[in-house]
Amino acid sequence: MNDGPVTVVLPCLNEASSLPGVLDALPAGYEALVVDNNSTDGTADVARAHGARVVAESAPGYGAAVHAGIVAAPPGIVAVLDGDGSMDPRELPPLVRELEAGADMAVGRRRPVPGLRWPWHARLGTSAVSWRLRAKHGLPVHDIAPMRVARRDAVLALGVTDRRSGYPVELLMRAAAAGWRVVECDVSYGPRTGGQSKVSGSLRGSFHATVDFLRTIS
Ligand SMILES: Nc1nc2c(ncn2[C@@H]2O[C@H](COP(=O)(O)OP(=O)(O)O)[C@@H](O)[C@H]2O)c(=O)[nH]1
Ligand SMILES: [Mg+2]
Repeated sequence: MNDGPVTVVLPCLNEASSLPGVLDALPAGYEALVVDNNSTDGTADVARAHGARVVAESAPGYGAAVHAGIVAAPPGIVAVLDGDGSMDPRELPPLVRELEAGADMAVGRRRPVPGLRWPWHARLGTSAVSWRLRAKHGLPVHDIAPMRVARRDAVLALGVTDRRSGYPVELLMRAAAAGWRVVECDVSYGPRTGGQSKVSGSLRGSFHATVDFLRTIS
């Protein structure tokens, strides 16, 4: 099936230092769509200078940015990836192939590269939530879809409402409820290549994210 170019949605809050490396690593046929959430470090200019289309989203939150990007994407396959350099866009094509082979959504499972500092509170939150997703929703996942690939119109039709950190968890639950075939693939997870963590790097960020997740999932 020929789905045309893959749109890569990158939610970004002050990722000017990491974005160039991410954008330069996009494989041929993958088009970057950076969603800028009121960044103050020139993220939008850096993104444009490296060939990305940029849309602005004034509502704060990871989910708000991802949703705005998917709305702005053309029909076809959309991928969602962080803009912090922790995941490699060169690992997107195997996920896209899963979709072309019949999956409704392909999601990454982060496998730390040697030397990554992955805080215990972030790992704990992730394993608790993934356990629930397996046990209660029958999803074959061990992570919370940090990187994912699906078809734009189908994702929008699921009607995900969370606009904060709970977005990927709600997406997985709605996908399960809709009978989607979800496939999880290993992806490497390294340190962010610049800038600062907004979520899991602090105890406070992890706590809020886990509360968002558990509220979503209960
Ligand atoms: N647009 C937007 N992006 C966000 C927001 N919060 C986090 N992000 C982006 O989401 C991705 C993951 O956030 P990050 O700070 O790396 O979280 P961590 O990996 O848990 O430390 C990064 O690309 C961030 O720039 C937000 O409120 N708005
Ligand atoms: Mg990160």
